[in-house]
Amino acid sequence: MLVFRQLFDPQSSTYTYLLGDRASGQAVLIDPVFEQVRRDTALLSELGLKLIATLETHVHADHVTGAWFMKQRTGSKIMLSAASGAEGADRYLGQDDVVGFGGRRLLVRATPGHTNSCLTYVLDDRSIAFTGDCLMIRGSGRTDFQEGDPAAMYRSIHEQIFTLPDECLLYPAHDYRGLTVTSVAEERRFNPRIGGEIGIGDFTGYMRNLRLAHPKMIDVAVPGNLRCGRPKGDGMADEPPADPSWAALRYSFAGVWEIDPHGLEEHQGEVQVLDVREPDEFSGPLGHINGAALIPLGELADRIGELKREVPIVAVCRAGGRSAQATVILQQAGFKDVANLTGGMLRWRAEGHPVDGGSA
Ligand SMILES: N[C@@H](CCC(=O)N[C@@H](CS)C(=O)NCC(=O)O)C(=O)O
Ligand SMILES: [Fe+2]
Repeated sequence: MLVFRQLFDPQSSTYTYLLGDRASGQAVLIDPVFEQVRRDTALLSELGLKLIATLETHVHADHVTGAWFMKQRTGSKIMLSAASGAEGADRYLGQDDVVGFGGRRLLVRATPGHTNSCLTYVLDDRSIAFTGDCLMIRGSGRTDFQEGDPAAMYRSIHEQIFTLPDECLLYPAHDYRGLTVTSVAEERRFNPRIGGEIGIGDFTGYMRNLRLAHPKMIDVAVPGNLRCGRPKGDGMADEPPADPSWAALRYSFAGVWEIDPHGLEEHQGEVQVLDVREPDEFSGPLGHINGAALIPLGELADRIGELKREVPIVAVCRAGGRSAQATVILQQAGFKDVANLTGGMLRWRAEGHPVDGGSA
């Protein structure tokens, strides 16, 4: 079975694609974004997948790739076009190369035009292709910076993308209107720049008059991507964000820092345990954690002044749901070191940790 997820970075309108082979647990990511590495790592771990490679569709001008950062976290191999001129990749790809993950394969097609390094990745059964910034949904990548070349793009689209089966689904690297997917037949017919009877001269004429503003990040993004997303090491803003160090926490795809019962017991004397259940639950059959402060979730925003800002807080409830929302409220109020007790009192008890009160 194929695991397939389309992920979005709102800052750059970039799509990142996760492809996994359920049987082997191997996965690849196409176009990971530096700022989203924590999110993507969380998803891989929740889906039980091992990242074996990150693939770039090209050297991006609008965001820095997460390739290097992902490699630090997961050991994934960095792959991109040999035509990129980038340093620090593990494998340089070109026309007809094959990238395997478990029992599945992606086939590489060179589709220059937006940049020289543009690749389209076609899934083995030709049901899906990832077109990067070559063919977009009712659009195409621009050709007015990097090695942009409208004639090359026209040929790439006609020879490498429109030759795929009609029903093949196409997923681009960006969409600026929130559209998510298209197909070969649709674009061949309806793409306003290149569909129908539009010829190479019509296309180049269109592309020379797009009149788009330059990407805001281009001066940082291109050099960063030519290092495959490795920070310069000068402490500038492109350093990876540090993980919290006060306990072993896990970041969830839902966006919450989680601590497991064992981790909380280890740090119990050093943190504030905040129980956000109702009073009758606190004194009810599940009992509560020794030293826990009780502030029901509905009262938390008004009573936030009762909590110390300099001591980490672990929020607790029955099953770990309401307390996850408590961490959101605390973070909104400026609390930095906050975590949710995964599974709440139910898991705390099930794993044999001590409780005050409650029934056996
Ligand atoms: N406003 C965006 C620029 C986005 C942009 O230029 N995107 C490129 C891809 S890197 C493109 O080809 N856009 C095609 C289009 O907008 O039609 C930014 O500042 O990052
Ligand atoms: Fe691009």
